[in-house]
Amino acid sequence: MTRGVIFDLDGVLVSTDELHYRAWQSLAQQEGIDFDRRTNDRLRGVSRMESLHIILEQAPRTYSRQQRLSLADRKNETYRALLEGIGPADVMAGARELLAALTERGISVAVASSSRNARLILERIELLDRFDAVVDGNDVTRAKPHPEGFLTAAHRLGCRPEECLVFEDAAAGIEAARRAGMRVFGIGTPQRLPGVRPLAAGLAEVTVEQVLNAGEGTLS
Ligand code: B16
Ligand code: MG
Repeated sequence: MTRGVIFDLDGVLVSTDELHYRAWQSLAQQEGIDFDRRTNDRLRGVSRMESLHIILEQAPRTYSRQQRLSLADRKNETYRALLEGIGPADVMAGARELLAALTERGISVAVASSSRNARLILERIELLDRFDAVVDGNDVTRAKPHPEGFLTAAHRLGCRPEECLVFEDAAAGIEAARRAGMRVFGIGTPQRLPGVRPLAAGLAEVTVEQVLNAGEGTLS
């Protein structure tokens, strides 16, 4: 049943979410915008420009299109500087083991991330060559919750959507995977992903049997 497994990147394979938070926080401080972890939770899995749009809801002034692009660039510069500090030790627990077990069973594996920095991150954590396909924010015109990224990943794997299982940590990504007609395994807490089943705190809790046996009736 499961021929392809598609992994979200940030929050599933590597915890770059904290670095996104620090980079946005730095920009918000410079611009005098209120920004906290509650707002940050709304940025999970959504594109850079959509994230900026959410942050600017609290802005004391308005910004032109050109100014918004420049703010997004500034955030990305800070974020990429922070990415210099990550390496193989930052791969989330259980990820390498699950990838190896899936590959051993002949399951194709892909990454579908909203991030335009996904390949750089995968290189830095030394996982890039472990995937049969990588789809990032540069490969799609419509970000999650649009299903384009997951559909592109399935196409590159040579799998039909119903043959794919997605690991996702963000509501936007879960919606995207469901709209793509794929089964979803949530990664996170019930507070953050209410109603998502199955759900695990991290990939270390997921067995290859769960992935292989995940049928239409057991996943939603
Ligand atoms: P960038 P994912 C997403 O990655 C992040 O969760 C989200 O917070 C970020 O805004 C988005 O990538 C875009 O990232 O600014 O690097 O292009 O969870 O889809 O792997
Ligand atoms: Mg994510």
